[in-house]
Amino acid sequence: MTGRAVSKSKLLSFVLRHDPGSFGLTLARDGWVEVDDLLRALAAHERPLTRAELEQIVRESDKQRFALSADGARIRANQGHSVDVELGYEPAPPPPLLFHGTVEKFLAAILREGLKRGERHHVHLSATPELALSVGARRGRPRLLEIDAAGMALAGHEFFCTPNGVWLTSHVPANFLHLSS
Ligand code: HQG
Repeated sequence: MTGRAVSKSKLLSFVLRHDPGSFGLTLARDGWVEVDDLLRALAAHERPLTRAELEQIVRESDKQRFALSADGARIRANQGHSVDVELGYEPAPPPPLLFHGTVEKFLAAILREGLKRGERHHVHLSATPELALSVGARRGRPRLLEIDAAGMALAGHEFFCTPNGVWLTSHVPANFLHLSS
């Protein structure tokens, strides 16, 4: 994407995840907004965007941050909201193993009480060790936990997968995880 497209993508993230109100917009409970309303609001606030530009950003966003409804009439961010939304992802069967990257200082608590969601709506898990390590590396030297997702699913825990491949669950009890590296 060009620099101009990146800044327009950031503008879309800002409006659709964090502050629709500053553009006079309200998101539906599930995060969607009418594309026509969005384009009108952006133009009214001197940040005009054409429909073609919008579609290009959705198509080319490296992390697939946005989704258009099947009929193209509505748009939302796939995740990352700070405003309160209920995205309504359907429970999905997880792969047998999932991964979580963290750092040393959290290990004792995690091994004792499992993975907790903290401030977020869910615990975030990754499909590959590499991805989990990159999430952990945001905080320092990463440590890798392996999660027995198949065992959790059998025990009745629900999993959700976001369109950009992040696995979500409410809590990982300590007996379903072990330290891998
Ligand atoms: C740790 C980014 C003590 C947990 C990334 C983590 C991800 C515990 C930290 C997404 C604990 C929470 C989420 C326990 C968990 N005791 N510490 N019982 N259970 N922890 O940021 O998974 O940029 O809320 O290991 O790509 O690091 O937001 O979670 O270190 O997908 O789109 O507590 O954030 O995406 O940190 O990252 P976070 P996370 P976005």
